[in-house]
Amino acid sequence: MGLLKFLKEKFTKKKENTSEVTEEVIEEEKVEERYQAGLDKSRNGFTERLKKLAIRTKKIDTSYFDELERILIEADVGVDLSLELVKETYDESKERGLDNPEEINDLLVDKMFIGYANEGGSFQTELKRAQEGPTIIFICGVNGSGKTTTVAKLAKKYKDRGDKVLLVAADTFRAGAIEQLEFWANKVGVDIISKANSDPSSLCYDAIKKAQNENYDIVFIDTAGRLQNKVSLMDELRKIVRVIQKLLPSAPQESLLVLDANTGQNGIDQAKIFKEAVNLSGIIITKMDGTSKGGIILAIRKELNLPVRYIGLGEKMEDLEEFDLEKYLYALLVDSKEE
Ligand SMILES: Nc1nc2c(ncn2[C@@H]2O[C@H](COP(=O)(O)OP(=O)(O)OP(=O)(O)O)[C@@H](O)[C@H]2O)c(=O)[nH]1
Ligand SMILES: [Mg+2]
Repeated sequence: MGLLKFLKEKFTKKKENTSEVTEEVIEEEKVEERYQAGLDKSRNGFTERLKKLAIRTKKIDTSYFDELERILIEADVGVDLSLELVKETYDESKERGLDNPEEINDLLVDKMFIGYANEGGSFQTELKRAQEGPTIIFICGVNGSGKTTTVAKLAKKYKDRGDKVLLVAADTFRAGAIEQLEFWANKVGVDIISKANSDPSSLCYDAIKKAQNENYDIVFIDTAGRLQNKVSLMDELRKIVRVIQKLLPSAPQESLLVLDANTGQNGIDQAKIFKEAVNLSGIIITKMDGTSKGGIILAIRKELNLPVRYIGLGEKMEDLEEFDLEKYLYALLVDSKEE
């Protein structure tokens, strides 16, 4: 069975089988709706293009596969992976004698995401927690990628679950950075530690002491996106992690890189530099709602070998979701007009 058909059955069956409208069911539907809305542009940029190509194709020849390559590359799947996927699709469709463009498209989609699922291993969504004492979550990424907004969104999620949350304004370099995080801390109703022009690693040291003494459950560290140059930024991030580990050897429990979905291959190259500097445990992909290039999820898996943990689907506080491959695929592939 094709992947889309499988997902359609799964999602519609789930709805038919749930007779009781509990809060959980309503929340789950809201999450699905946010995925659908956030992936609107990607759906148009990818699924609609595949469909249009199938409709206007009379006969399958090599130019059909060239066009598939173009669609994948333009959806930011990455050049190598795009060529690989189309070659596999070409070979299998020859072997099976497929000449129907829709069937070929389905085969391509299956290959794209079954590969992802196989490489992905476990799909851990919840943040890892410390066995005792505060959990430390380290957030990094280039300037403007969405770190501060994401820290605020995560703070809200964890506060709503009953955790005592502390934010650390470790971007002590950029004018306005502290005020921005203070604004969010106030709005969400969580505590913040900051000190203008201080050394970020000594601020983090103070933050952890405070978290231990005052029994905070979870600490989010918002770091700088830009310093004088890339080397000093990476040195600073490394130093923060070293200092954290002096107090808490098993921290940070998570080091997450925030990546703007619009940055494409460039973003992936940047991510490699961060990955070398700090031991990343996953990626948070932001601004998915603003791009038609949803294929970046695949390129991340292929080139960085890191799981996407959260996905930013809009600017509002609730527009951050734990990454769920099936919801993502369903939102990307489903024909909204069929619904
Ligand atoms: N549409 C949309 N906008 C987002 C999302 N996440 C963040 N943004 C916007 O991206 C812009 C930059 O976000 P920040 O959180 O300030 O980015 P930053 O990484 O902290 O930036 P620096 O502190 O300068 O390094 C803001 O206008 C956010 O509202 C998202 O998922 N969707
Ligand atoms: Mg910031």
